[in-house]
Amino acid sequence: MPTPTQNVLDDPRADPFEIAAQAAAEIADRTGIASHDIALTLGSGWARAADLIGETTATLTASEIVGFSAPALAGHVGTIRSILLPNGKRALVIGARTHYYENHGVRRVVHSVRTAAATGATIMILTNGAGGIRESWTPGTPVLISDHINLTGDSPLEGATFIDLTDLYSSRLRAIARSVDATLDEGVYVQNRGPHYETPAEVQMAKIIGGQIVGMSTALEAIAARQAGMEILGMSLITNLAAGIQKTPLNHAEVIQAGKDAEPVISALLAKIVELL
Ligand code: 8IG
Repeated sequence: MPTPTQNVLDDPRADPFEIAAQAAAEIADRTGIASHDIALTLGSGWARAADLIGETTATLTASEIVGFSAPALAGHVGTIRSILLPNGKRALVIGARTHYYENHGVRRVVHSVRTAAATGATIMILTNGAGGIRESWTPGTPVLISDHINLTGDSPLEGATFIDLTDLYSSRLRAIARSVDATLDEGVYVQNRGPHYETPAEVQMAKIIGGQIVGMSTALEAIAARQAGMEILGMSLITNLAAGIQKTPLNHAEVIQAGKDAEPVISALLAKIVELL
């Protein structure tokens, strides 16, 4: 048995797409669903959406599927669910995110996205909890991601793989989301490495270079989803104003609580959006 910190993806000779295909085959086998239509990664604050979007027909422990890591955080559910939507489509819900800050390398970070694509999903919904730079975004505000700035200095692409990232966060899908809630704002998501939150000076930098949301996930996953040919919807739950925008220090417990408080509302919103896809 490998120890929890080891993973087939850590072998540089392994082909991450081959392992994603194996993972998808295991998911098809264990769920009894040969092909999924859409996939969702549910970040902090969004987990309840899985219960609202449809009927769960199978729940798997993510770490039992090849390439998936055990969750690093208590409260981050390490499950993969197959859900039958009211419109007859099949959704794959990934409740297990490997963060870049865990230091397991970007292959592990994007494995769930590559696996989702290999199950047949053509739409990838990426959600997260994040800090807000716009002062009007009080904790609990859901925001559409319109674009991103990747400050990790890393990429899931290996070798000379040149991929266009125009309209990465599909304007078509954002319009569908706004048809459910016309008040949804949108903003540019800045992915920092974390796990520390930003300094106030770093938040000012993010603002000056065009960002409105700061977080520790999603951008690298979106790049991998584009590489896999998926259409992407990105949504952030603003759980806190970013450091220095908010006058008091950031407290992880408060951030988690803001996510919990907003969960029923944003989950219902996401369920309505998914119904239209
Ligand atoms: I929740 O303020 C959450 N995640 N980088 N900054 C960054 N990530 C976050 C924040 C934040 N809040």
